[in-house]
Amino acid sequence: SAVLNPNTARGLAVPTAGEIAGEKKMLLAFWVTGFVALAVGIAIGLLQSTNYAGINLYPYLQPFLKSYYQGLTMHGVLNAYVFTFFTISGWLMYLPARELKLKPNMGLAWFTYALMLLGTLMAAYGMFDNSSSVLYTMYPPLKGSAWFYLGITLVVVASIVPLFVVLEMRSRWKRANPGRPTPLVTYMSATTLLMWLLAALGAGTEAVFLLDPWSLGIVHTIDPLLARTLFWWTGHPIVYFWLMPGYISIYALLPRQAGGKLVSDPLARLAFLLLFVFSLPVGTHHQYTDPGISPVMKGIVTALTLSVAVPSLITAFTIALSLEYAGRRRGGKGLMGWWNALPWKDPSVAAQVLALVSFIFGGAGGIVNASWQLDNVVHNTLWIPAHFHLTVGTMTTLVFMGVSFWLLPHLTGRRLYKPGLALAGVWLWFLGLMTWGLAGHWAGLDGVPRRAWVSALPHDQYMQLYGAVHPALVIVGIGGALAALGAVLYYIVFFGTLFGQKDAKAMVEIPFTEFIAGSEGSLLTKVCEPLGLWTLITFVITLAVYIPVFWPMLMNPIHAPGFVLW
Ligand code: HAS
Ligand code: HEM
Ligand code: CU
Repeated sequence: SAVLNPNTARGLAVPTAGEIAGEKKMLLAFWVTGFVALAVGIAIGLLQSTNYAGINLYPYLQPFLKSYYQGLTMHGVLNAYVFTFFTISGWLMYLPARELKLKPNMGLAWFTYALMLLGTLMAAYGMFDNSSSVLYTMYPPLKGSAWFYLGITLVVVASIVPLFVVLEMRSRWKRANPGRPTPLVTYMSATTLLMWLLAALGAGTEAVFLLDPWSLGIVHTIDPLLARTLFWWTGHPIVYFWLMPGYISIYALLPRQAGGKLVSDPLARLAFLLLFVFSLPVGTHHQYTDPGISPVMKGIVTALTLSVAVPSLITAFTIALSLEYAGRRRGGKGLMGWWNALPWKDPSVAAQVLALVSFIFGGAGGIVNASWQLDNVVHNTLWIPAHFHLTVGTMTTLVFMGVSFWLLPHLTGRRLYKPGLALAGVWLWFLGLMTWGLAGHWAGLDGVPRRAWVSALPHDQYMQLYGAVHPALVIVGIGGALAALGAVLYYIVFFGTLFGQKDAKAMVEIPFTEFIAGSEGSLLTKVCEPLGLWTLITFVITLAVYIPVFWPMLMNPIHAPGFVLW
């Protein structure tokens, strides 16, 4: 209540109960929209894993999905952009508001929602009418419709707005609390969004100056290499825009949920700061096989990419220790007793800990990809989608599924529907993605290409090409089916909760963690605090890496006409 809120004493306006209810409605709108998009995306994912197992379901899906590639575009866009952007945008505005006990700018928050929804509907139209089966990477000279590109442009623009909401709250708080470090969750949200601001400049430039005018017919040719390079300026850091919001839950909430404390607040800040600085300059590691980028730059980018694994290694050890502390407080004894003592029956905790386990494999695969020479073996094979289903499919999607088990009751005042079913769904998703992920790595090593409608081949030709890895491909199919079944259980819980019973006790508080080592008096915290300076430093490093990459492209422009291959 207002009486207990320390902000009142410092002369800051405190949100009223009615205003907090409005903020909850805002976050709920973001999450429901995001998860509805994900449901469609997952249904198409099942068709794709079935495709690799050799079963072609697309003839039965006419006229809804004209081709594998129309479906694959929807799967990538709905899951990797629409689901993530909606859930993350709401999450990064709401959590700092609750942590600082301040009212966010609700006009801007709803503006973000409306603009993102408009963009999504435009892009969806471009995908459903089969004019834009260009996949979620949008590589020209494949050419989609203006609906698609303009829609994506609006979604990206909308995703920048939450930054201003968070920075405004942070500066209001800092004025009233001079000399004190930004509270942890707000610090993490602000770094994530600042990182994303710099990241979005690449794809933003690509969209506004290359794709939009080209699809509108204002210009007639396009430079594919320049477009790809601008895309990956954004396309690498975007994966940390998916990861860091999950890490916020892992660092700042999970330790409390597991019954312990986070071992160090300053180390968490350091991890976020390093993710910010190192994410930006490494996008060309997606272009090791592209011509027109000097080998010297590819070598530099390899080294820089290996350093972006460091903050995740910090995370691995900090979180493992925090979980061990929780397990021992709960009575776990011996070397691994703490692991069994974790609250495994809580679906929210189980989801997040299982996501961490799968991320060990996702991260290890990433380090292989990062190594220029090794990437030549796995690039454009099924290894790569397998890698990112063990990262974005778990550290974002499974973590957010876990978060939703307390967040939906928190937002709606309704009891979690069938927690046992939620737990089963979590395990199926984990086992399914692990199965498809590990078998996909295996098939990729044996040369099975990604983005290939292999099941459309006549059966004997499919067996001739892929017979030797057929067992791995069948396992991919089984894994996809297990995960999809997990998703069915998840959505029963999701909608069961939304339309379920009101319960006064359901309105749980946000489980903000306590710390063993806090930020007071920490030198590291002081070094991390000046975010404006760190944004400038990151921008300068990014330019230093990218100017030598872009310069030869600008000197040797390519003028390619568009292609429509579907
Ligand atoms: Fe990646 C391609 C390199 C992380 C997503 N990545 C992709 C693509 C996507 C993606 C979507 O260098 C494909 C794009 C496309 O369509 O072409 N990736 C990396 C590296 C990391 C990495 C070095 N990726 C991610 C994350 C993603 C993601 C995170 C999404 C969220 N990736 C690449 C490269 C390519 C690439 C190349 C291009 C390849 C090509 O040829 O196309 C690192 O950030 C990974 C660091 C992570 C770790 C793991 C730490 C482990 C933790 C868990 C601890 C467990 C605990 C539980 C505490 C080092 C934190 C306790 C358990 C006990 C048992 C005690
Ligand atoms: C691609 C299956 C969930 C994001 C793929 C591919 C398969 C697949 C087999 C490779 C297609 C190809 O290369 O031809 C599944 C299954 C899922 C699932 C069975 C769950 C039941 C997700 C989730 C996300 C996601 C949750 C992200 C939040 C992507 C992306 C691609 C992809 C970005 C790449 C699309 C492209 O190459 O253009 N999925 N997926 N998937 N998936 Fe999933
Ligand atoms: Cu990357």
